[in-house]
Amino acid sequence: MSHSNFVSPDLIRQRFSKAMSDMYRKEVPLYGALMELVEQTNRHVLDSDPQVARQLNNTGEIQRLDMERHGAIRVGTATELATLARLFAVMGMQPVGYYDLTPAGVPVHSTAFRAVHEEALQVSPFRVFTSLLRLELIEDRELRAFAQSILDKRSIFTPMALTLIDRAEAEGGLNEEDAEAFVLQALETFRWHHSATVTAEQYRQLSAQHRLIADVVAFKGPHINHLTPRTLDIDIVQAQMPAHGITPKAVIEGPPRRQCPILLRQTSFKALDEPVAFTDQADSHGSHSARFGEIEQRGAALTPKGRALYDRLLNAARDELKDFPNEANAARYNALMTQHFGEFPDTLDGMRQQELAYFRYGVTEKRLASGERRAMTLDELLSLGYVSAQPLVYEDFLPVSAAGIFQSNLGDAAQAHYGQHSNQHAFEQALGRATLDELALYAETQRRSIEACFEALGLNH
Ligand code: OOG
Ligand code: NI
Repeated sequence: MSHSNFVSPDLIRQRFSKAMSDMYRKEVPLYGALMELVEQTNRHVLDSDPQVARQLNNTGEIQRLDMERHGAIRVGTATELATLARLFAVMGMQPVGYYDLTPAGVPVHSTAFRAVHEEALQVSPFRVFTSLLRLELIEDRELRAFAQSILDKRSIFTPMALTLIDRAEAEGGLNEEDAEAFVLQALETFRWHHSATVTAEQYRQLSAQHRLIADVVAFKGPHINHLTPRTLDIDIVQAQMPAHGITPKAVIEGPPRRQCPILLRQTSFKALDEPVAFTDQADSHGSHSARFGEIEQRGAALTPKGRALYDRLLNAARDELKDFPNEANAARYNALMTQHFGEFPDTLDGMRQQELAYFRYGVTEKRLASGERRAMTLDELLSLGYVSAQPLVYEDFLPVSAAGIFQSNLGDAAQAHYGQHSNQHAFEQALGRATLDELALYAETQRRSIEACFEALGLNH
């Protein structure tokens, strides 16, 4: 059988990401407004900061910037999660990382489905933060059994989507016609449904346990709850949101503003109240809020050492604040963050020399003369100008930030305390496979780039 007429999974992902964005823009008009604000801001930054423009050109990120976004969904059962993993695999997306949200009072654990190779990421960096509800954390036994029975009855995939997943697995890919159908069929899983699967009273009971439980259990499927574009300057967007009729959360999650951005900074605005028809109501008399808006700014991926430093400084600032960041203490929180992060080197050279961030190395225009072919280290090649280094962009999420995003959109009433914590093993059993270690992926990309440099220069390594 010929494989030449398969559409590459990367292209399927690129098309799916676009289709998802178009659907969400129709469903949530505020998303369109946010997209425009982000586009304007990015253009402004590229025009006014030649250094940022140059760096994005060098790394190739400029080409993916406009199509870059992440979405988030929440599912209820192991079967749903495992089938999602198969659906995302058709688009070249694998589960990367494990995030436990229970310390923050949210009864889920999560992973991020995304492409893992730098070349695939370049075609489409689309990612989906995917959470599995931990029903075992519902204390009320009757309610837990009720939730389980509702979830067991629903099917969140169209029959055609399931057929196409089977076909892609059996044959090793999808042809043009099937790929097109797959994008449309897969999209159905993430669509918003006005009609709920429970009565108004059942919804109230689920919601009283935790608003997130109602969001997962009371609906036909895992509606996409936000889609987040990537901005080059999140402080500008945060400041301009009110003028566009959008009220952002009190503080930006993640590291403070820096010369050299690291990891991920995020802000969001509140969930919208949407009309919902419960099963005992003829019309959309109820309401539910799940969907919200978010923007992100991405910076350098950190090594384990860099990440440990980030975590230490973040915890120090939060400990000193003695409370969750909120409207009242936002200014003090920002000041504390800036103060503590003074300890984190803020130059690319500093971060590279101290091995705090991952880099991609590339040969420059300067070529070695044949007489110069002695053994040289990477540092020598860098200092002599044969090789240059660009930080690898962080492709993942941050648990403390994700908790802040969940909470700002679920409201304070959503805080709960759970005795049980992290259970990566149970998550992976539900998923049907292991999650990948994101740090190993960055290390691999860095290693591949170093090898390519030595090869291009004709040096042994
Ligand atoms: C996911 C919240 C986390 C992020 O970007 O960290 C998140 C959710 O609300 O389902 O989106
Ligand atoms: Ni998000």
